Amino acid sequence: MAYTPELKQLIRRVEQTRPLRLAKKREGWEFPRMSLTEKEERLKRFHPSYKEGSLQELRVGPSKGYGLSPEICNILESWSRIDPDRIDLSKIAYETDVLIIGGGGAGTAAAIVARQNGARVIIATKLRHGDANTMMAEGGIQAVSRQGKDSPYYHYLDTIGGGHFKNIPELVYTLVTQAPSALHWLEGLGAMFDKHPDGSLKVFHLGGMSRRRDHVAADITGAEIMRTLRDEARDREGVEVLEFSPAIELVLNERGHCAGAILYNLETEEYFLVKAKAVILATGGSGRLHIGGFPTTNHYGATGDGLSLGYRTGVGVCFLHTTQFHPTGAIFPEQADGLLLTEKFRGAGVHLLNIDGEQFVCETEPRDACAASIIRECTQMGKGVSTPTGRTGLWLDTPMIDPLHGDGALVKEFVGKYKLFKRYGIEMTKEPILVYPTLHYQNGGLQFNERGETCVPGLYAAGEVTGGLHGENRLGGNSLMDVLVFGRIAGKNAALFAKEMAIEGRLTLDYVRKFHQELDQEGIDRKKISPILLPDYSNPLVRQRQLTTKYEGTIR
Ligand code: MEZ
Repeated sequence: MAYTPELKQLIRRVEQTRPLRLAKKREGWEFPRMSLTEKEERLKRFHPSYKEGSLQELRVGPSKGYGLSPEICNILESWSRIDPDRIDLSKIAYETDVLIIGGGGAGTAAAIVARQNGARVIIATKLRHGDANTMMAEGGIQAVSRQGKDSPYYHYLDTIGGGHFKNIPELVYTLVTQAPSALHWLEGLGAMFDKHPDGSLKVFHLGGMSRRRDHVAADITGAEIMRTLRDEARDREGVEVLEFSPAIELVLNERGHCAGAILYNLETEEYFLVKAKAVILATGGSGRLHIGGFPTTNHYGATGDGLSLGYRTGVGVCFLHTTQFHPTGAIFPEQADGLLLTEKFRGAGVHLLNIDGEQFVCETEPRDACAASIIRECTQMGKGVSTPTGRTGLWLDTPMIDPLHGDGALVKEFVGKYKLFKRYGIEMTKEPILVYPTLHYQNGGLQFNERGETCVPGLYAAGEVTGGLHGENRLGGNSLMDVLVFGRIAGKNAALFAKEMAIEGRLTLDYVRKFHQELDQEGIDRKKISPILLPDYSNPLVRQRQLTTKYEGTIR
């Protein structure tokens, strides 16, 4: 839907302030940055993760007592979809060296490297191979690629600063020191990043970065990376992919090693067992839990499944007390609700503006501070713009791109979103876009170390399902690098474990029985079941009329 006459009227105010803002921008003027104290104060007052009463204590499991959002608590303190007494663990449908749960960037990078290290690999993925947050990523991947101007030292400091100095140092060290070779590896596999005519990689600035080190493929960087990884993995004999087969429960053996998983065939609704010598959890994030009622940039299957699976086996969780709300999610038109408007816009100089066409925050503040400032502008300051359906947001002044970077720059550099909004009747080169924070990233997750190991022998983890690398707030561009670096590490180490350390033993689901006992003792409602697999967007009125007694959601 194109802008209404009322919104078009308001756009005039943005147009009126644009010439002066562009002139100041060309002179290098930036809106003043917040001090550390101002930032803390702003987060405390306006960021959804810091809101009084937004967290509740986990009642069961290895991280009992940890304060988390109710949505994350719900999936962690919940019952298994299966009754362990009804599963026959002697019926093995598939057997492999390394089972990878998740077919996004981390899982697929892990598969390539595990195979290179001699392991037979199965990737089990809930939807199609590549239906993942990696595919949805737009504005880039961070790595030091410019000799002399940047170094992993600065990448380390920026990442730690962005994470409020809480990140686990060994994980950050591993990320920043391995990022250059991981980028090179990906280019070698055929990923095409944007380059200058002399062949050098283009680099951009994102929030919280002291140097330009963000690499892009227009605004579809994740799709380019996922295409490359998926082609490479599927070209290899010895890598099998089971699509529409989400994991429902991990399987341990009597020695406490992870030894496979129960999967669920979404088409036939059958459960089946994959036995493995090592397992990698790479299930991604949880945006579809809609923490705090926010819309999300995440893909349809992002329901935090790996958190529940790992947690039940005894792997604790960390850094899940904050959630990343990307500052610029679309709020108009209605069908674009929550869609990402990449941070690359702000990195390229685009302003965020209130109803009067005024700036109110430095656009390259880290995401949490920027999102909190937008919420403050719309609530406390009362300077938001209302949509016809009652949403409130602010302007992202996309028509600044061409004057700053040359005619045609927007269409070339932001082709994905340009085409999408054109279909809605909005011409981004002339009209700004209405935005508000949208749920983007699971800052924390399962505890793991720089070797990709969890505390359960044979169980590895990589990517968004893990916690510690990003501290309390991830910097833009660090998640695509996270999936590459830690996917590769997990792939290699899981293959080595399968070859040298895995010990055979009787398969068991006793840990599920034990977890169920804990749930029972706490009186947790038996209707709380996870993994939830897919979000339930069905209409409550329709649900009332669905009279099957067994109905609990979209899938049983
Ligand atoms: O890393 C991200 O989340 C990222 C770069 C997103 C974006 O704004 O494009």
